[in-house]
Amino acid sequence: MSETITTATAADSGASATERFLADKTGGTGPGADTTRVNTLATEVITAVHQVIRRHHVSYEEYNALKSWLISVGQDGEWPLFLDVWIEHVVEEVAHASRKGSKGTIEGPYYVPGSPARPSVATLPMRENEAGTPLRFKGQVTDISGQPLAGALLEMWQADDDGLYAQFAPGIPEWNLRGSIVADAEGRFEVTTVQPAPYQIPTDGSCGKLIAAAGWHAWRPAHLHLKVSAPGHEPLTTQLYFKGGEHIEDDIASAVKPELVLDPRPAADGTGEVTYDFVLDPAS
Ligand code: MBD
Ligand code: FE
Repeated sequence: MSETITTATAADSGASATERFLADKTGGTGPGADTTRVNTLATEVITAVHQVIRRHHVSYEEYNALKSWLISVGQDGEWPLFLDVWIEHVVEEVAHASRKGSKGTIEGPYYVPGSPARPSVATLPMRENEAGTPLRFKGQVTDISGQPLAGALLEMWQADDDGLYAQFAPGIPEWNLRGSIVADAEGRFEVTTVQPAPYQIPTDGSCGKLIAAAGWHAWRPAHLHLKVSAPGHEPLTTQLYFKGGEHIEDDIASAVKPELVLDPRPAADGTGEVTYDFVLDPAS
């Protein structure tokens, strides 16, 4: 785990995350809600800011510091990072409050659709001598009545041992530690990867400046990202963490849930082995 490598790439990863979001997540149609809804939400957000200013007697100096910081977040391309770290977890909580199947959590800024397809028993695309303890992760995908979901798709993505994501940091093969595993006829899968390291969000951009100015830390616990999907079912976006890992209790992105913590056991050859099953809700 190297802290210096992560800090060298904030501008690249911010710009890439912004491009990625604009490519995948916006239809170019602007706000999708009606006037009443926009009026309600925008008015309440603005009013909440007014209340903070009054309560804390915010000065012109502070107002101008905020203004220049907000400008720099956009210039750095760090709005996806800022929003996914400090806001998305509450959106996810509200969106999925009545889910019956597996718990999910935030997507974060580094998902890329269309990763290479792999069979149900597979190794994630990785470099020769990819750093990190090997991890074998297996399980089954079912519906909420326990019926296997044949051919369910598990899209996985994770940072490498230096905390860097392929396509968001330079010098990493395009699909490194990213893959789309197709479960077998019983919904089963067995994926070999490497155990991820704790992840520090870029410290040299605007989000890093906020973290330093507020005396916070920049860490997320080590995590695997997954999107699990099957026809006729709600796709599940989740992350899995590691028991006893650093920052499990103080994730900067507030995205850890007790149901999402793995406890791999070392096999004879040192590979961590763990089973985790996914339960998908019916499509709504
Ligand atoms: C990540 O890797 C991540 O998962 C989130 C949520 C935010 C920043 C970086
Ligand atoms: Fe992540």
